[in-house]
Amino acid sequence: MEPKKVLLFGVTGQVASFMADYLLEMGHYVYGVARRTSCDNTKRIKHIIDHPRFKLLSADITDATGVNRVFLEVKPDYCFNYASQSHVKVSWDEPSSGVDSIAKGCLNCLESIRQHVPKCRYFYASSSEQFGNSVDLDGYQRMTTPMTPNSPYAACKVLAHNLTRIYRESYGIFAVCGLSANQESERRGDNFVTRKITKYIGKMVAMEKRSMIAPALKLGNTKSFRDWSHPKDFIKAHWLMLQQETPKDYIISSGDAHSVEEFLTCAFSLVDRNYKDYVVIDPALYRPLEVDYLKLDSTPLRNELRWKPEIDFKQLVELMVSNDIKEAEREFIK
Ligand code: F7E
Repeated sequence: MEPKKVLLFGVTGQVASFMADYLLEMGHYVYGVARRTSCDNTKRIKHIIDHPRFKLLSADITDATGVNRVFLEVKPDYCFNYASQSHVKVSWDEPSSGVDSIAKGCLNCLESIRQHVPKCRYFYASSSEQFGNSVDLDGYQRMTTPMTPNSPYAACKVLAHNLTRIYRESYGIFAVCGLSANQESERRGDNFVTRKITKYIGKMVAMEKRSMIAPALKLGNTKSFRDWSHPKDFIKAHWLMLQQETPKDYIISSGDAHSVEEFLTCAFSLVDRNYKDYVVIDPALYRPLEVDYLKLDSTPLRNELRWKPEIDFKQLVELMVSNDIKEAEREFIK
């Protein structure tokens, strides 16, 4: 395939940073879009910032003027939209920011494509949170499962998901929703539960090595189940979705569910510890409404686009724990 121009919204975030790596490896031109911030937030893309085929552009997805500007400047072949509020609990504290960054942000991209670059193929990052507590009788969520969002975040995601479909069906734009289950990695933000746990383990190991005792790890609801994977697997599916002949939405998942307690057990066992000796439950960390059980069926994607994940749950936990033990040790030596 000849090199393509790819616009990546949210490039400083976890998933987009892995997508940028993947696109550059394949030989494409990557135009990463990020909001200007007063403090440096380019940690996840430091290694590619000077790459000859990478360019960092400044725009805020909530601002239609800026979004139009980047579409007109780049005239991209593909656009992946990973930019928005991403923390579910925070969406109760900052609901308007969710509406702006998730729903209006998606609409701004769709409108720019419709008006200026109608041939650009658009990927929208939908979320498993959109299902809320809807589960099919066999325990899975599918595209046909009713979407009953349980947070302001998820409600905005449903709106953006529907806008993407509506623009596809109304205007013939190649716009697809990749409805992804949880993505966790060594680049995950510190306040998501998996990274909070693995970073704690890293720090606890480094402290115990120096005969210090780590304060307890405070967590909220540890009974919920999530379908966890590494974004390195998912971004390949996202790319494949823009290579289809006709646009179609897909679910991207491991198809496997584990509770937060199982994650804790697995992670702490890697350092021969029992999580119960370290974790305390803090009711302040509970959400006003919880999503109890996510396990998504990605059979259509696996059969039709020949995709399958390579990193399983245990490998994911091992990768994150070993990364965070090394990171914490480096911090202590500094
Ligand atoms: O929570 C529980 C919490 O914040 C997972 C985002 O990427 O995936 C992510 O959303 C579970 C929940 O991720 C703490 O109540 C317990 O049941 O790591 P999380 P999330 O809500 O699943 C979806 C697919 C997205 O689209 C989102 O953008 O863990 N939990 N104790 C905790 N969660 C956090 N954050 N912190 C705790 O202390």
